[in-house]
Amino acid sequence: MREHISNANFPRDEEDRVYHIGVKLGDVANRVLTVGDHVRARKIAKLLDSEEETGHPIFERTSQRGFLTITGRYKGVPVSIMAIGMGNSMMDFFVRETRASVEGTLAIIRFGSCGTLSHLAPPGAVIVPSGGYCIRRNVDYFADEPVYPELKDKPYFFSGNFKADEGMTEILAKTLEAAMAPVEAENDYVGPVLTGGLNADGCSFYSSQGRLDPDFWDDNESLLKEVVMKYPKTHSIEMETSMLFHLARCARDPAKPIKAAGCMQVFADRLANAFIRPDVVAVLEPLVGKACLDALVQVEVENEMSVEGTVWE
Ligand code: R1P
Ligand code: URA
Repeated sequence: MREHISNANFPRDEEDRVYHIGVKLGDVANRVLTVGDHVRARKIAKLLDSEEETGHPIFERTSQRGFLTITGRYKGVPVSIMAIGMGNSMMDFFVRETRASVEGTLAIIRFGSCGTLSHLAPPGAVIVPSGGYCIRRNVDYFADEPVYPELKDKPYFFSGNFKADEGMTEILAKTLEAAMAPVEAENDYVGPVLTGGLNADGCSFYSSQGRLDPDFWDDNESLLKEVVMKYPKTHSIEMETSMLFHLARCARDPAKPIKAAGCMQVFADRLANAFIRPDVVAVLEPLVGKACLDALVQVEVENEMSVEGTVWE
């Protein structure tokens, strides 16, 4: 993987694989479901059409940096499931390097977990945001000698909002609602699907999500209150989805647009300080994973790559 890399601006190996994810053109489908962890990715990948059914191999690659790519077909449509780890930087690696490995429209659904800031979405609920923004720890505030003294008085910055793709979000919300309705009717700890609000991406799980840590100087005691004042429609708080919306907006080649939508299963109740039970995750996660795939194959994708020369040929 590390041999013969010559371009420091956008490194690739001698077989043209991108440096961190370790894939090349033809390894990733135009439709991508991205999740944080490998276990979730592998569980969802069990829903892919089997090799016996399709007569095509399922591609799998784990990069040296821990990105997992699984490409196959779902209901006959090529899809990739990619586990990327946590945080804005991992989302940045994933979006840029995947974009460089796919021609035509790239349609991405992220399925993650989150904290809730809404009484309407307790643990067991699923949130589908219409957009999102970022909360950044202002390291200058904590610096001995800030480079920008005028920025020293605010420990956290909020970005502006970035919209999710409207059409894709609608498909995702409808598919999730339909999938969850029968399970919700029988289990009062699963659901509902909450739509129309915003997601906040903290640059960390801890300080910039307003978690209090006596071992560190964070000055974040009033952060969640500020979140609600600045963006009252905030439903969820996590670490990647707003960054995905932001990067989708910044994709500038009209022949290579990025459409993005996201949903999160609520794990942490930040209002009541509670956490989801593992038995609820066991019911919720497969349900949401399948609904995400069902939504992904319905999305309109322009200039979808032909199968020739791909791993799903
Ligand atoms: C933190 O526990 C992680 O969980 C959420 C956050 O965004 C962060 O990555 O998402 P995933 O469940 O997809 O990892
Ligand atoms: N993921 C996060 O980033 N925050 C939470 O509170 C729960 C999951």
